[in-house]
Amino acid sequence: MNSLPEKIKKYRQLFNDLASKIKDKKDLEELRQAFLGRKKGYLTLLFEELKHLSPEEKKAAGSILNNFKEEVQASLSKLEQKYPMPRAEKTLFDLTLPGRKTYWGAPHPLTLFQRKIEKIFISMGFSVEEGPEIETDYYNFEALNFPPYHPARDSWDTLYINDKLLLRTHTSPVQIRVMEKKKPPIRIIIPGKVFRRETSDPTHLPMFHQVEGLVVDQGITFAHLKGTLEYFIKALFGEKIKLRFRPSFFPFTEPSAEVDIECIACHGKNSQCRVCGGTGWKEILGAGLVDPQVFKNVNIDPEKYSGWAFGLGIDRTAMLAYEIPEIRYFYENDLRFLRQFIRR
Ligand code: 2NL
Repeated sequence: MNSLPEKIKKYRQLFNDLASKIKDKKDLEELRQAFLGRKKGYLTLLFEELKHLSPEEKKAAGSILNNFKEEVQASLSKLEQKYPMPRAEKTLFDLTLPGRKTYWGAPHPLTLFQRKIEKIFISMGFSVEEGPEIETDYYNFEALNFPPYHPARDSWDTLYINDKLLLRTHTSPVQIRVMEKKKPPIRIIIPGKVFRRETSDPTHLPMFHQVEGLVVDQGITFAHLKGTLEYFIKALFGEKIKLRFRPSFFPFTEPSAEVDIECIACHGKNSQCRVCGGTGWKEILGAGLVDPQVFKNVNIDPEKYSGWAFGLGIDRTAMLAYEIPEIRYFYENDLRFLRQFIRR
């Protein structure tokens, strides 16, 4: 029987012979399997034979065998540059690639935008409150200074469940509920779904999202309202955004104001702008000092306390921030739209 070093010599000849005849990558792969194959490769079998040798023989033969293995590997990788494996076959076995993740969904863009708003107010010491979407006429209207049959109700028309219950038209009723239970100082925001009798179009839906805020304490003035809202808008739209306050009217605040921001689509430079209609401004929220009558309704003494409040449409503000022309995109569940907002 041949000694191991003799066998190695024979296999080296065989390898060199076969390697010189390689024509394509299929031949190359066969050669690799023949010599380096894990179970029946010649090298694997030769290494197994080491087991039967004495320690001295093993040392000598082992060294020759290792040299041979290195030669084979070097030769094969040289040949591989000549006959490269196709990319796909290579990457198929790339164990360093990360695994495939199952798509488990993501928060809705409006949820993300709402959280952004909440974070800004939380940083100023506000807390976030919630309340029922089905309300009584008292909490939705009367406590907020809308007498029955008053024409001011017209622009807040809603869907009635029965004579007493309705879908809330704003989140203000939650603020009434908080003021009934808690003594000032109060600093809260209330995000949530609100409902109005609307026919749907690119900027209206009968359900949308609102966030309202309320501050009540001794010595609160219009300056607190202006300073806080200016800080909020700059945190949301960036330090450079221009804003303006315009006088307005709401039944539950006096005086009242509306806040516009500069049009972020045209910056007032396009008289045909689709977003602002050429005015250069977009209304983003309404606000005011809480009407003394509202305080009386919740047993807070308007001689001792004052406060300010605001209301903002989350959907409409997100449309402005991301230049989305259609409020209905938020509710159509088209993943091509929704996936644009996923944050990794
Ligand atoms: C708007 C205007 C506003 C309020 C909401 C409020 C709540 C209470 C008392 C006084 Cl309990 N005011 N909320 C005040 C001013 C404006 O919303 O245009 N919303 C989209």
